[in-house]
Amino acid sequence: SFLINVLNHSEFKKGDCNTSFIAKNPELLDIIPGSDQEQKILSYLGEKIVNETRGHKPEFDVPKVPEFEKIDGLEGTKQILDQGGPEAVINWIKNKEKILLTDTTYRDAHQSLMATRMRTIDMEKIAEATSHLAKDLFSLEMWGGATFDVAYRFLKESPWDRIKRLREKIPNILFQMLLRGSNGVGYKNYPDNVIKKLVAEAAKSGIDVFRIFDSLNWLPGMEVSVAEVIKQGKIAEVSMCYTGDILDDQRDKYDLDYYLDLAKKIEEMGAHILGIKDMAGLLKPYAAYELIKALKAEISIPIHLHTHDTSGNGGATLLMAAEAGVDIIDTAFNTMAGLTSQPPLNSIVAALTNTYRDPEMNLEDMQKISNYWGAVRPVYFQFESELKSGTAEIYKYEIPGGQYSNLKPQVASLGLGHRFKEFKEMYCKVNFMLGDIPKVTPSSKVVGDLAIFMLKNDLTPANICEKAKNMAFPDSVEAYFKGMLGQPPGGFPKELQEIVLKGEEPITVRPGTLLPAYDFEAAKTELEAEYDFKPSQKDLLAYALYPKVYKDYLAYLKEYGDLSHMGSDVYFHALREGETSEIKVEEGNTLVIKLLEIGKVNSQGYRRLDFEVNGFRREIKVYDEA
Ligand code: 3PY
Ligand code: ZN
Repeated sequence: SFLINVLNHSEFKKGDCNTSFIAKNPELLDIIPGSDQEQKILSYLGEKIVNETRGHKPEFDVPKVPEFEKIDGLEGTKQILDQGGPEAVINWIKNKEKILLTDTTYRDAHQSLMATRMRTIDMEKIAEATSHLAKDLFSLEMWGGATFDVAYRFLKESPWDRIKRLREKIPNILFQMLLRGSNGVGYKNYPDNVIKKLVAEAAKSGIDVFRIFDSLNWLPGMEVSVAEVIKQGKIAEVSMCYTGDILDDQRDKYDLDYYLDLAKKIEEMGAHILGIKDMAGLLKPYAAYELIKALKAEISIPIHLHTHDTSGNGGATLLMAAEAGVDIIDTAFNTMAGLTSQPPLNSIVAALTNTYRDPEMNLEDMQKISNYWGAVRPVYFQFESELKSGTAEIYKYEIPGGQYSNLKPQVASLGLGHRFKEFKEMYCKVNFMLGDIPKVTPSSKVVGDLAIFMLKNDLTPANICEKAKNMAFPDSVEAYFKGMLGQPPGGFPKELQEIVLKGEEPITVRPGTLLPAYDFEAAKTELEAEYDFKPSQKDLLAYALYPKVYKDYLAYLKEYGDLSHMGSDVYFHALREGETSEIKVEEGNTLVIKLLEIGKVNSQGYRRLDFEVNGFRREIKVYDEA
């Protein structure tokens, strides 16, 4: 094992070592060097094999990274920003007749199709090819939304590391993130100093475009983030969330004037770009035309349209928006598009080629990237939703794409899986009980939580005020009615508010003005003492935003090590008997691991697994929970 350690050392591999090699690298002589890491990986695999996959693993194709010709001094939108600031980017956008595209594959597409589970390594492999083959993209949405939380919580990898690794490979395209205003990348209001630090750190790490929204379209909820983005010299894409239907006279709460008024105020706030955030895919094609045409007459900043394809009408919506003069549209590479995700990039490019809005992207090149994602996707099949076709019912349910793929498992985990249809009906009713609100994280979570609460307690809109008088409501519902997510359009429904708050007074000011500043110094001291490491500002932010999730992540790292370089087929499905896999531990260090045999369970309930690691036989025992 000492020998293997030496052989695997990056300097040794490069031939960079003479007789002082061992003296310079004394850690190689530590007690059976390398065995700790090896042990951690084996116990990770063992746990998965014995208690999850039981050795069953589907066959997966190896995703093929396309070839491309390297360009020296590759340039794109990123250079326009870095050289001329946001104003240069805005002028550049305004002087174009062609439509500009954002690819959301790295963020919303997988958030909406596979519960946000895409790992950094799968993004990293195609990153350099993307930087060249798709160099004319306006931006890559690759951070924020649910990705921050899910990276730590489920993937056990650092979202900060993701920006760094992708930035190294993609120096030329703007990186875009989704920021939930005062809710940051979380589900509740955070103190102002946390939001400011989050923006500053993200900007420093390589985020260029901040798509900021407030889940109730309450403008004060975005003030702090917008100011900080502008201060950092980055692009503030301030968004309005689209709900209702401007074509429907019955939904007059959210009519055209509502959006025009909001857009003008957003321009006045100093936004560089207006975002239209159609998180559930409710903006119908003719409504898109009407909305964009009217906005173009009212405001002068560029317009960026985000929609979802849940109804199957998403492509038509983008084309009508293109015709009405929208500047930038969100799409995802075809194999990661459609349904609850964004409309398909390749198809939109094809539709607009040879028109006056021609995006001027090479379709064959786009196909190569799409093919790569098509081969990556099956590894994540267990996270996909049951939706197999576009559904017009989304216009009734108004469930955001990013929430949809999470709801089914969430509802099922509460023992209500067989009542999913009923749940969706309830979601719709709850929206009106709350006053008909925009539904997007975290307001969409309030609606989802209350719908589940109602189903579980046999409540209806008609009996809730009587029957739930003495019940404690879910935390998110209490926070909503207290005003902790801001103020909804048209105010709160008073009767229900009183039932939920039970005498407590709601607030009407910006919650951030009441929250004490987060004590980063105290957090630092605490983490240092407990985990024996020097947390960076990024680590402290993770802790401030998600204290429990972050501590669990640290504990996990301690137990299994950093597995972010492990291939996703192995990470999710481990190995089948007889399979050999090269498992990258870190740059320049790979273990060749073969699963020889899944053995029998002994009298204490432990199952024996035989492996071969870099040619050496290894045996571990794992407790079998079955
Ligand atoms: C998020 O906030 O994560 C969203 O994607 C909202 O649509
Ligand atoms: Zn979205």
